[in-house]
Amino acid sequence: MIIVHHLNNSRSQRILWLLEELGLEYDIKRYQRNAETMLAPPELRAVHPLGKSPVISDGDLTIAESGAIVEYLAGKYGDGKLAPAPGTPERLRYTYWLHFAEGSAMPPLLMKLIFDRMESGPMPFFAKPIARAIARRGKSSFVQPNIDRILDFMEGELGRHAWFAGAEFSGADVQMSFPLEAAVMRGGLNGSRPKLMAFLENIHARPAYRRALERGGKYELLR
Ligand SMILES: N[C@@H](CCC(=O)N[C@@H](CS)C(=O)NCC(=O)O)C(=O)O
Repeated sequence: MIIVHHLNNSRSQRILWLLEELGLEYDIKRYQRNAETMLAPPELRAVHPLGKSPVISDGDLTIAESGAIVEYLAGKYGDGKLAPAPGTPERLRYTYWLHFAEGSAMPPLLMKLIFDRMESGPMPFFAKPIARAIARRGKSSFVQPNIDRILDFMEGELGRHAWFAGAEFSGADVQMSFPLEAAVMRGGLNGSRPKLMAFLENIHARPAYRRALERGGKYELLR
């Protein structure tokens, strides 16, 4: 039985969704973020040394990194579903977006989260103006321009194909859901990029996405 080590409000939601798309049975082991720090509890480090989610166990195997998990599950259990055939242009795009989600899209979105918290979080009064100035500068000079460029790029790509890898829905779309959902919460993604918004609407309407939400519980991304 596949076990998903599931942290609330996190990237592991998309693994539940992938498993639902594949029609596989799985168990969920739940972990709660610390309400103050938002970090995962230390028990998760007993599963994988980094103590981050998602991690899955499948028999003797423990697999971390959402992209690797998507590739593993679609490759092992997909029977041609959710992963384009090797050697095709679709497969290359599939691989590209699997990496892009965490390698290119998430870093500036994570920086945005950190700078936003630095700007508004509690701090000794004498440090506040300095912290605010650094946060604002970082956001305006580096973070938001990078997010904007990435969003424009993705918007253009979805103008060329219905889904990220091509005409067919694939694991790359599952992987890309998280940065896009995070971009709505904190990256300025809105109706000015209609293809990306339509993508989100389409995935949220999928029965498997809805089933995963029911199994995973409350899913609210951090602002
Ligand atoms: N690149 C990793 C990122 C894993 C990650 O940072 N997960 C977050 C949840 S969205 C986490 O576990 N955060 C809690 C913590 O860092 O303690 C992946 O895609 O699996």
